Amino acid sequence: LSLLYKLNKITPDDHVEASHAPSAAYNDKISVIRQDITALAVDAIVNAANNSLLGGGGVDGAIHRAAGPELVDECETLDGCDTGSAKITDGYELPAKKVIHAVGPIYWSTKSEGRHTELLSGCYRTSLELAAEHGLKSIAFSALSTGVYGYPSGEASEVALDTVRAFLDEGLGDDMERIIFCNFMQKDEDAYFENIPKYFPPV
Ligand code: AR6
Repeated sequence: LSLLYKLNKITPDDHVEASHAPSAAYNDKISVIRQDITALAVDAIVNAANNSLLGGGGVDGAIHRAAGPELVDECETLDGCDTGSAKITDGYELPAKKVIHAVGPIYWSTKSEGRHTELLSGCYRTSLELAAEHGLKSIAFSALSTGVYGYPSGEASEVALDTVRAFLDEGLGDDMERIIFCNFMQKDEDAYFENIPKYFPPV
């Protein structure tokens, strides 16, 4: 595997009040990058899918195009996926070995039911559990739900960071070497760099 990481250089910032304790062990596992996720040669990339798992626009379309038609063939065998959960397939023509297809919540409709946070968190949690079950050591998340599903970037990044931190705190990610937040838009990358010091404070 070859991959140029733009490492997350966490710097002390007096204006950020950390909500979690510092941990050197975690900070070197976390990266934030901005690029096309289909180019990443990692163990798994996480797709922002829909309930059908049969493809769509945005990052889902890009992943299906890059993986080739065998991906949708495997997806057809999966019987869809609930919102807030995820399923795993092979990566086919992608440089990534596996694709984890997570179904994020549509922001406004789930917010009106007060379920948006729990559902988005469930996507990150299930994806990490699948990666651990399959012995995967590197995982790159797209910014789930922040495109057509309308989840605000700042809130979404906090849910993602909080869920990853909790997973690591439970000792479930000890074998995981790299967890990457792969953004496409500047607004999403900005949200990560703003919020990451709260969840992965400088040591
Ligand atoms: N690499 C990385 N990130 C990307 C890429 C890419 N090539 N292309 C877009 N993004 P979206 P959602 C970012 O809309 O909001 C689909 O039709 C994008 O900037 O792809 O979860 C599905 O089939 C944004 O930050 O997914 C569903 O129907 C993030 O990916 C629906 O869209 C997610 O944006 C899911 O909506």
